[in-house]
Amino acid sequence: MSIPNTLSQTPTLSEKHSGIPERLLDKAQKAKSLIYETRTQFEAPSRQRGVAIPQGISKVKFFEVLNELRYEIGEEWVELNDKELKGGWYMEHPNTHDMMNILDAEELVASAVVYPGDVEDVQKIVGWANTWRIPLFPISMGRNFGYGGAAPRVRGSVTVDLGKRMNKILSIDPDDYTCLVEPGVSYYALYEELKKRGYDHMWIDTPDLGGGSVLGNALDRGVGYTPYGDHWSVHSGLEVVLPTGEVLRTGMGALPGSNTWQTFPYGFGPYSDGIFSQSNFGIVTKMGMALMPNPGGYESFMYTFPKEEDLAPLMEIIRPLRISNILENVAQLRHCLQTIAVRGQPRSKYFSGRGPIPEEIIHEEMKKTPLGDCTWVYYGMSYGPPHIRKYKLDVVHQEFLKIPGARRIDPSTLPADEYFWSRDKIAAGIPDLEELLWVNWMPNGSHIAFSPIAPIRGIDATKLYSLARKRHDEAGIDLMPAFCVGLREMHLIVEIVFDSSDISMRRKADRCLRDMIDDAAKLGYGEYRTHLVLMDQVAGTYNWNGNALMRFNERLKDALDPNGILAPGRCGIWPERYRGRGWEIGTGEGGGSEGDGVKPDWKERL
Ligand code: EUG
Repeated sequence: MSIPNTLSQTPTLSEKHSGIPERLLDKAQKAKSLIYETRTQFEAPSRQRGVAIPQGISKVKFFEVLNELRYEIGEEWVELNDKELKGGWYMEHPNTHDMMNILDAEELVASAVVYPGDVEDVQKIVGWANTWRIPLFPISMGRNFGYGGAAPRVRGSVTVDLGKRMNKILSIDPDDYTCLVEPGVSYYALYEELKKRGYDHMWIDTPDLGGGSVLGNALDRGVGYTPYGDHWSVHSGLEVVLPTGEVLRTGMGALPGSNTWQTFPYGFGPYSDGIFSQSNFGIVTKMGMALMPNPGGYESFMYTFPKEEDLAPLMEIIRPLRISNILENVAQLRHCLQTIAVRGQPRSKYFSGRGPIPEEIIHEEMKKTPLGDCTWVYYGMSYGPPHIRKYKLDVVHQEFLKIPGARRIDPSTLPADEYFWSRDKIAAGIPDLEELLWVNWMPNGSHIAFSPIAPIRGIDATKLYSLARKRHDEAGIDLMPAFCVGLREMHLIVEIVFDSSDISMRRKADRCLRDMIDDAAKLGYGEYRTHLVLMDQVAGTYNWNGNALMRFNERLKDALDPNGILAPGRCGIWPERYRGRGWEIGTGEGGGSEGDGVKPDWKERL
C-alpha cells in the first residue's frame, strides 16, 4: 500500500475544462490532503469480472464494433474501460463508474468511454449504438455525486463523455442577461468567464460545489442559493440529439434565425423541454440560461435555534416570509451536526463508539464553535442596497426571535475560515469548494442522498425529520439533515456519509435509504431526484392511477428510442427491450445492473 506524501497539484481551469479556478487552488490542495489523510483504501481491488460487456452482444463482437466507433469518432476519442476501478476525489474523479459506490464496485461500470467533439459526433455515436443495440450513458461533467457520479445505470454501457471536448461558452449576452453553454461548462468556468469579461452586472447561480455542469445540473433539476436557485426554471432553450439521431432545438430555437431562443423559453406548441430533464429521451448538447442582475449589494445572515423541537414553529415562521420574498433565496436550515462535519475532521476525532454520535458530544462540540451551542442553523441572505436590506432583515429578526433562545450571529465576530463565509459566497453566486469537507466524516468518505419534497410546514418538517431519525438510529448512522427552502416547498436533503470500502456500512446505508423512501411515500412525500440504484424504487412511488405516469413515459420512450439505446433505466424508465427482465435494483448488492439480459430480437445479426 502506498500512501502519497506529496499530493499532486489539482488541475486548474486553464489546464482542463473540469479544473479548479486559480483563486481556489489553495483550498483545493487543503481539501485534497484532508481527504487523503482519512483514506485507508489506496488501491482499487483487482477486477474479478473483467471488462463490463453490454448485454445482448458477445465480447468478441463488442470489441469488433468498438473499432467501428474508433473509425468514426477517431482512435484517440474511444477508450476501452479495462483499467482498475480507481477512486479519486471531487476534482479528479473517474468517468466510468461511481467512485462513491453504494453497491459492489463492479456493478455500475461502463464498458468504454467515447468523447464526441461536436453535435455531428454525437449523432454518429447514436447511429452506431442503434446499429449494434449498445446502451449509451451520456454525462456532462460526471459530478452528480450523491446520485451516482458518472456511473451508468446499466453495466457495460458506453459512457458518452460530452464535457471533455464540448465545453464552450457559446454566448454571454450582457444586454439580455443570458448565456448559452455546452455540457462541459462548469459553474467555475462560467463564473470565471464573467469576471474575465468584466461583466460585474451579471451573476450566475451555483450549487454548494461549483465543479458540476451548468447544463447537467439544470437537466437534473438541481438547486442553487440565489433567487435564481431553481436552475430548470431559469433555463431557456435546448438543443437535443434524439436517440434516433435527429437534432432539434426547443422553444424559439425551432424558428430558423430566431433571436429570442434564450429569452422566451416556450416558443410555439407543446412545451417539450420537460421531457428532456431527468429522462432518457435525448442527449442535450446546448442549453440557454438566464443570468441574474447584480442586486447592488448583499448581506448574509445566520441565526441559531437551541432545541430540536424548534423545527416546527420555525417552519411556520419561515413559510410566509419565504412566499412573500422577505426571505429571498433558497436558504438552508441545517442540523448543527453538519456544522461540525463541514470542518473536515473525521467522526473518529469526536466519537469512536458504534451507532450514531451521542447528542451530548454534539452539543459539547458546538459550545466550542463560534456559533455556540444550538441544534439548528439558518443561513440566509438579503439582497439589494443597504436601506432595502434593512427593511427585510428587521422583519426577519423580529420573526425569528419569536423562537425562545434564537440568536443572530454577528458575521463580524466570525473568523475568515468559518463555513458561514462559504455560504456567503454561494448565495452571491460565487462557486466554492468548502461543502466537500463533510465527506471526511468517514474514511474513504462517500455520500448518497435522500431528497424528499415537502410543504413548508412545521408538521411536515417534523414528520420527515422523525422518520429520518428513526431509520438512521436503526441503521446506526449519523443524521445530518438540511432543509432547503424553495418558494412554496422545501427540499429536505439528508446526505448519508459512508465508507465505500465497508460492505456492512454500505448495506446499512442502502437499507436506511430504502426504508426512508417507503416511509416518506406512505406519508405523501416523494423525492425530487435520486441515486441510480434507487431510481426504480422512487419511480415506483409515483404510481397514481395504476402507474399512469410511468406508462406514459414508457410510451414516449418506445416512440423516441425504439431500440432502447439511451440510458436504459434512468429515472426508472426502461425501454421495451429491457422491460420485465429483472433490471430493477432493489435491496442488496445489485445484480439488476445487468438484469437477465435483453429481448433476443436480432440475435441473427451477430
Ligand atoms: C445538497 C443539496 C441538494 C442536493 C444534494 C445536496 C446540498 C447539501 C438542494 O439539493 O440535491 C449540503
